[in-house]
Amino acid sequence: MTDKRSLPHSPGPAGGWGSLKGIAQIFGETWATPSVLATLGQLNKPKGVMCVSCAWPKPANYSAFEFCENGAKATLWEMTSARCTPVFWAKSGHTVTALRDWADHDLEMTGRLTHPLRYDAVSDRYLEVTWDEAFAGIAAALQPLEPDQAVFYASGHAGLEASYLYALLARAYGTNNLPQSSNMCHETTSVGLTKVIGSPVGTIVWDDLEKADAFFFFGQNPGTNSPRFLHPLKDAKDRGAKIVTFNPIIEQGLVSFVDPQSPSAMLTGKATTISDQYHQLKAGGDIAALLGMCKCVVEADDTARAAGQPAVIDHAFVAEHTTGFDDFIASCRAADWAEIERESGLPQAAIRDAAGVYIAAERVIGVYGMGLTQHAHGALNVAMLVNLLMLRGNIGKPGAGCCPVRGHSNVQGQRTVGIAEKAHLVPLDTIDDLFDITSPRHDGMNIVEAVEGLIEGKVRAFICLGGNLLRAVPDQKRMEEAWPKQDLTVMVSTKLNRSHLFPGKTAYILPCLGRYEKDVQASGNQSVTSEDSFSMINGSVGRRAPVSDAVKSELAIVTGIAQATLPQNDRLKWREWTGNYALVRDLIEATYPDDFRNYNARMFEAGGFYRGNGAHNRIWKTDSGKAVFTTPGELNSVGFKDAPGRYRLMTIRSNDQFNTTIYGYSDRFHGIEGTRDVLLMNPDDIAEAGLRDGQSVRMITDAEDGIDRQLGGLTLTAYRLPRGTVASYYPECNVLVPVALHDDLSKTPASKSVPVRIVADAGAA
Ligand SMILES: Nc1nc2c(c(=O)[nH]1)N[C@H]1C(S)=C(S)[C@@H](COP(=O)(O)OP(=O)(O)OC[C@H]3O[C@@H](n4cnc5c(=O)[nH]c(N)nc54)[C@H](O)[C@@H]3O)O[C@H]1N2
Ligand SMILES: Nc1nc2c(c(=O)[nH]1)N[C@H]1C(S)=C(S)[C@@H](COP(=O)(O)OP(=O)(O)OC[C@H]3O[C@@H](n4cnc5c(=O)[nH]c(N)nc54)[C@H](O)[C@@H]3O)O[C@H]1N2
Ligand SMILES: [Mo]
Repeated sequence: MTDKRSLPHSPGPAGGWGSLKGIAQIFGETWATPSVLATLGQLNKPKGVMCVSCAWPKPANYSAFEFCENGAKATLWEMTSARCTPVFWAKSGHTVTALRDWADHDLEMTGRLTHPLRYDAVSDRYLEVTWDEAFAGIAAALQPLEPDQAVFYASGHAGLEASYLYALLARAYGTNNLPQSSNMCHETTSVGLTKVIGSPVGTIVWDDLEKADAFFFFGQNPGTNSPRFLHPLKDAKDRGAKIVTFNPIIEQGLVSFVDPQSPSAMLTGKATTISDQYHQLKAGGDIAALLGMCKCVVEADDTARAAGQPAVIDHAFVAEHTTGFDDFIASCRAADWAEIERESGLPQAAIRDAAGVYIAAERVIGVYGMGLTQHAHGALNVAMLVNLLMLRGNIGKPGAGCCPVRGHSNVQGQRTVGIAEKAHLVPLDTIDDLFDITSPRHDGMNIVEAVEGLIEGKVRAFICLGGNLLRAVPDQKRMEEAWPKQDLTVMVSTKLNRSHLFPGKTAYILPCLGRYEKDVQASGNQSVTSEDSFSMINGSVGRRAPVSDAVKSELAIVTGIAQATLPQNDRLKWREWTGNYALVRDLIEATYPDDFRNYNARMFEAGGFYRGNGAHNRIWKTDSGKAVFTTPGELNSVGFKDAPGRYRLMTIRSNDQFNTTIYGYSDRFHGIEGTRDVLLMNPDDIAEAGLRDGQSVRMITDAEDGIDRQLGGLTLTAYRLPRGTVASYYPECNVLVPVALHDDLSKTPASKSVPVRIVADAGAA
């Protein structure tokens, strides 16, 4: 239950005036120019621009401003008037090596990249090149390699059209090395959810939000990471729905919310309370908490049936649709409350309260994010949430289901159209027939394997369609040492970031258009599509003038590389496709006819068109054809044993960042201002460790693999966290995350439970 001691940091509600102030603080008072407001006004509406920030769905009944604080920040950040032109590199002190000392924030503040650049080792700077030279240089570096020595990464930004062609480029070149940011994120969902319900994605649609009686949040933070979610949550509260949250940190957006789109709420400051119950469990404590809740459901079912009352468990659903029930129920009955309490960090009474809400609700949605996926037993976390939902038939009925909240705006869609390292997920026979190529049939590398391959020297070339991989991956320091040894590094980017500062022997930065910019090709201004967290496909049209004449669209960059690198093949019509993206949508429809029927005709439907999902209709595409109850083999999701002085580190996001893009240093929802170099820790833990609030400390990874991983210069900050759980910001903490510490099933790095020791900082970081 919520710790009642006074909070050292007490922020105001999410949304409200704070969100407008947050925007003004970063972009100055002059940000709200008519042209900027026009672009923001087009966000997430039919024939408008689909937000470049997160993948939260777009309602069909949209409001005048269908964007949030973070969508506005992400859009404005890219619409900056600052430009990082080739002149930047000519300035004194701007060598690649010197720029490594710059903060992430300052690198991106240099503005939008305007010209293709090639690294020059002699001057240690990037120099302007022509596109033809860049494409020829990339081809010359790729052609001599074994195809599996090259990796084609994507970060979840690029639209479906560019993504489909990117995957085609990799396969025509000869590799399935197509890892994506979801390998560090919701791969646990793709693999774990598929195993238990046969669907790699969430099962709910917008209507379900309006029908649910209760929402259970496990490790997802809508206030910061998907703020538009707060509107349907507020509506749900207004009609009496209940919200129960499990999270080690108090997240302000899950406490209260003032709707910035409601004039009366803004004037009166009237906040809606979001969570009816807030349970601050230990990091990694969800398996035990969920098992405890399931135990309560089983008990309630026994009691009801003994008294001749209606059953609590949906036995008809269980019998018709599931396997593994008997074993799972036996494990619930056998589970010991003392162990559940110890492993979850929650008292039995709290878990019983949560179970009470669950049992009283007819329709329940289970929402989750990185708090479940980024653990050593993350897939088991997901399976446990599914267990809870299935006990009362809460999957595949209106108002109920499983809601993993995705990150990047098109991260889910890129997987749908073939950016996948697992060969069996892609219709390779169809692709080979369509294009007269021979795609490899063996699996490619995911991110963990690619990092290991880099460290071992097996990976010789990396192409990155977006992202800032060197900053986002585990074992960052080892990666920074290994990365420049490659023959080729290519980054398709909008802004300068740390990954650019570790160039391979041949290295290019290729600047691309943003989604709200005009993309004029042979057949006119092009539109692109993306897929949101509810599997809805939406078209998007850019209307602003491009940042420079010398930038290209992501699609044109992909086809430029393809044309230069691959042998002539009449079926690979790169030039024609670049001229008209509708032709690429036809190819996507030909490859995935069930998902993309009448694609070009439907892409601007309000709210998007639904790609469909078997589990939503209780069709289970699992090995057994049924949904699977999973008997937990572990009671926590952590990949190490507790020991004295060993803490569980969660790497967290501030309200002022989008992944590795740091907008500023005001994390008002966590009450941390002016710095990101903090370590949050329970006051009793601080005292017991002989440390003191405000002191400078160093974290040391407590892994027994002989590798030294440290991060110093952190201000120790007393914070309302459960004992044994500490928190500090991502990506700064990525030096501490061992690449070998990942979800056992999906290999998603365990960034929410890293074993660390904490010592007073002797000197500089
Ligand atoms: N503004 C903004 N928006 C974003 C992003 C961003 O960086 N900034 N990133 C985007 C991306 S790519 C993604 S994937 C999503 C990420 O969005 P989320 O899934 O919300 O990710 P996080 O904030 O990393 O973690 C979510 C919550 O998990 C909690 N948590 C940590 N460990 C545990 C645990 O063991 N159990 C439980 N129950 N909770 C735990 C944390 O306290 C945190 O509140 O957001 C997307 N949207
Ligand atoms: N410790 C720890 N590590 C984590 C996480 C964590 O919670 N903790 N979270 C993980 C998660 S969920 C994710 S998704 C990854 C994120 O990993 P990435 O996706 O690799 O990183 P981003 O920070 O989203 O990438 C930012 C860069 O993308 C480029 N960019 C922005 N917009 C565009 C565009 O439209 N097109 C192109 N081509 N480029 C663009 C810009 O140059 C910008 O610098 O990090 C993961 N790493
Ligand atoms: Mo993500």
